[in-house]
Amino acid sequence: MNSAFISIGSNIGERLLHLKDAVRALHSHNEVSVLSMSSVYETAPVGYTDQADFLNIVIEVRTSIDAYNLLTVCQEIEHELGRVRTVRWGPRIVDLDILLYNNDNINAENLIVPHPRMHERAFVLIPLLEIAPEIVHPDTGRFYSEEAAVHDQSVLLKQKVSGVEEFIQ
Ligand code: A4P
Ligand code: MG
Repeated sequence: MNSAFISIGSNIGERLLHLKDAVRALHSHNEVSVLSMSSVYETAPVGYTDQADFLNIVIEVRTSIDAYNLLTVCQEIEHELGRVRTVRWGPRIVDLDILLYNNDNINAENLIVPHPRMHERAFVLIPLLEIAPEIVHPDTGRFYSEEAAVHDQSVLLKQKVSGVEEFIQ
C-alpha cells in the first residue's frame, strides 16, 4: 500500500460542494481510500491574483495504484466535475494536485512530486501540517514549515471537519 497527500482547491460556484464531490469520488474509487483530511480553509488566490478566493483542503490517501495512475484518477475527477482549463493558475471548479507520494521523487513530463511549489504556498502548508505535522521532504529529510510560506498569503480557517465520512455525506 502507498500513501499520498493531495491538495484540493475550488474557487468557482459552490466551492464547498466541489470539494465534497472530489473527496467522495476519490474515496469511492476501488483502489483509493481517504484516511484523513484537513479543515476547510478560505485562501486568497496565489499566482494569478485577479480571481475569487479559493476553498482549499489537503487529504491523505492510501492507495494500491502508482503515482501516475493516481494522477489520472485525479484528472478524471476534475473532468467529471466539469473543470475547463483556461488560464494557467486561473479559476477552477476543482483542482487536485499530488503533493507527496510515499517518499518518492518523480520528475516526469506530466508529474513532478513533491509538488514543485508546495513548500512556498500557505494554502498547501497550513492544511498539510494540520494533518501531518511530522511530514518531511523526501530528499532533504527536513520538516515542512509554515514559516517558509509567504506571509502575505491569506489563509483563514473556514470550517472544522470532524471526519471524512461526515464531510462527504
Ligand atoms: N503536474 C505535474 N506535477 C503534478 C502534480 N504533482 N500534481 C502536471 C498534479 N498535476 C501535476 O496542471 C498542469 C499540469 O501539471 C498537468 O497536466 C499535470 O500533468 P493543471 O491542473 O492542468 O493546471 P493548473 O492547476 O492551472 O497548473 P498547476 O501548475 O497545477 O497550478 P498550481 O501550481 O497547482 O496552481 N491559489 C489558492 N489560494 N489556492 C489554490 O488552490 N491553485 C493554483 C494552481 C494557483 N493559485 C491558487 C490555487
Ligand atoms: Mg493542478
